[in-house]
Amino acid sequence: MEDSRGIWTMTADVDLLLRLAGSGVDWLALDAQHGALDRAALHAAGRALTSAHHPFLVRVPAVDPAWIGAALDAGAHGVVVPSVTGAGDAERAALASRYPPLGDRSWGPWSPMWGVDAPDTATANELVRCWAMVETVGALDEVEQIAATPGVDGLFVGPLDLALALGTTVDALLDDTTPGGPLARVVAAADRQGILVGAFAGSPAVAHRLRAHGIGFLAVTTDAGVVAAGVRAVLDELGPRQA
Ligand code: 3PY
Ligand code: MG
Repeated sequence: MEDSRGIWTMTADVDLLLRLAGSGVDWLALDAQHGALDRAALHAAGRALTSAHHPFLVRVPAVDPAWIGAALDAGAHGVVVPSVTGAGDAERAALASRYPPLGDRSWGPWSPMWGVDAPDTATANELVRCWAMVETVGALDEVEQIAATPGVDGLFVGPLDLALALGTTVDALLDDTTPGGPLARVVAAADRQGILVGAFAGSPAVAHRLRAHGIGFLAVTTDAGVVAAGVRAVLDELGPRQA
């Protein structure tokens, strides 16, 4: 099982992103679906993180080739594609992630604008990671075909939406260790194809529970989570308020 630890970020603040990226995690995942990241913020964040050699992924807003291309043009090492509803969506995401002949990504990396050479197309195709999110009933139903889709490099579980879609709770989803259970099915599909499997955890406690399922590529916390935890730790260290 991969042991890779990331932070999920909603902020568009470049200074905070740089600080988080330099704090010992393996990667950041910048959230353009539910976070504050628009195209302008993506440009600023991409320039800063690329210049600082910090790996980052972008969770794009939808199965959207334009956003997938922009995220990769900004220097993202990979894209996390949400709301995939089946193998057709996974194929569209995979094609958008790679240049011809493997896909239909258009040439236009942004790094030359800030003086950094872009990798050639073969190298970019080799390095990029396209993660298909499994968080809908359709994606779970077709998870074996999604895992087998050329150019899909990993399955990324969204426990919050998957639980919603299945009419259950995140706790019940994580507690389900039956062999045919949703998480076991995702892990088995990834393992069969030799691709990665990751998930949004959001906290170390949930990360431990996901690891027990064999999912090790994890967003273990969030930007808001670490800021709040940091403030709590400081106040705890200070002790009770003086009368
Ligand atoms: C989910 O859990 O549904 C996610 O998309 C994580 O942000
Ligand atoms: Mg989701």
